[in-house]
Amino acid sequence: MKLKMILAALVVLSLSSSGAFAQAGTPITSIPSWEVASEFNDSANPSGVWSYCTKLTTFATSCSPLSAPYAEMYDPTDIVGWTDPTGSGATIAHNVHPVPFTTSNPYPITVPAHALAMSPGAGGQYAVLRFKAPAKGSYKISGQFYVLDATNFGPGVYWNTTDVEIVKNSTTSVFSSTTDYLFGLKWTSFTSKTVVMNTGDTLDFQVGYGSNGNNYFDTDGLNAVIEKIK
Ligand SMILES: [Ca+2]
Repeated sequence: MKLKMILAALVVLSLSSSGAFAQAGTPITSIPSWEVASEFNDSANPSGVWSYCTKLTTFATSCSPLSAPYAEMYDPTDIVGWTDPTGSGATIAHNVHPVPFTTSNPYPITVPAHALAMSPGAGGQYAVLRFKAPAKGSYKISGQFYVLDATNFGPGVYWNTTDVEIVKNSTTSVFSSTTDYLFGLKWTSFTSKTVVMNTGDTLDFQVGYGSNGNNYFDTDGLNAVIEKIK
């Protein structure tokens, strides 16, 4: 009797293991996807689905190219990207290295490997990273804005405060939040936001100078994956 039970158990194990094997053989469907930081192009703007620009208000319809090459003053070969040619300070740059890099300016920040660093302008000009939909469909967006500059002079002085948004076609809010380093808002995540877009529709990932009305230490990082799910 015991032997029969053991044999039965072996048969069940054998069946379930062959079932698992069959599942492992199921073809995997490839989903087109993009990632903001790893695909950042510091030598061409626009670049494929991406462009880098600046706007004056959250829903401004005009977004002027960040057409001036940017090289961080103290580390000009390490942190590079694009900045506002008018000199507002609106900038999108990245760490060119495959390892974290700490800047050598008087208020250093550590930028993770290949990470983006987005800074708004002194007059509230947004740093905008724009995705242009290559085809009609549903797109899923996941990621986060996070404080990169942790310099903090305490209440009433200066620290990172930013407003961060994802805006479709300059008119529709997909995500809206803030960072505030002193009050513990060190990152803000967006997960599985689904957006239906036509070919050529735009999604703007943008950083503004937040509620305190200045851009001191307002550099944020951004990670975001966009997947075309149908
Ligand atoms: Ca601010």
